[in-house]
Amino acid sequence: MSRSIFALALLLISLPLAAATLEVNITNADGSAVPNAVVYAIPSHPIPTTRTVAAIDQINRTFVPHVLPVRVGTWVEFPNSDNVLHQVYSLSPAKRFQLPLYIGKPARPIQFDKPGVVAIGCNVHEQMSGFIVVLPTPYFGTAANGRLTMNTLGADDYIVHVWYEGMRKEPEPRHITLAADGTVSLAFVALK
Ligand SMILES: [Cu+2]
Repeated sequence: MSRSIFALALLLISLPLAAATLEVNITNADGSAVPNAVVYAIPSHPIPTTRTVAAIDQINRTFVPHVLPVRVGTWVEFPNSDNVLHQVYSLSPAKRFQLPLYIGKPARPIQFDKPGVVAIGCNVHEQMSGFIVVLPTPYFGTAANGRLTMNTLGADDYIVHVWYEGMRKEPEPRHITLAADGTVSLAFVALK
């Protein structure tokens, strides 16, 4: 290999792979960040499902994370890391359930098989609250400080939605076209 070809090969190896990027910013009307906002992108082409397991822990009488986005069909485990008993339940139409009282890891995860927002609570501790946001897409994330960058998307057309705690009316979803190495930036204003 000649020196110049070797140098070119090194250059190509060191270049980052081009990836489609979606940047989303979600703020309140006053410009402050919306905490724990879920951003999800529905592709125009179907994506095969795989068996997925996620978890919401119970730590210091708090659900961690407070908001868990999952794809429809995901199994969720509810470990209890506290040394007090918790009893997780939901009365939401997308998934009504009640777990037994336990400490540690429960025997079986719960499958979330319908899209929708599942508000969860604890029968023992009234102040415990959390949300499982069940989504019809594998492309989602939580914007911790009102910002989220997603770079697992392929080139496609997408409809981008947001959800956040206390949402009365969803901000208008956006239709976007993402090129394989393109970047799209969106800004949403939360309506409360
Ligand atoms: Cu509890």
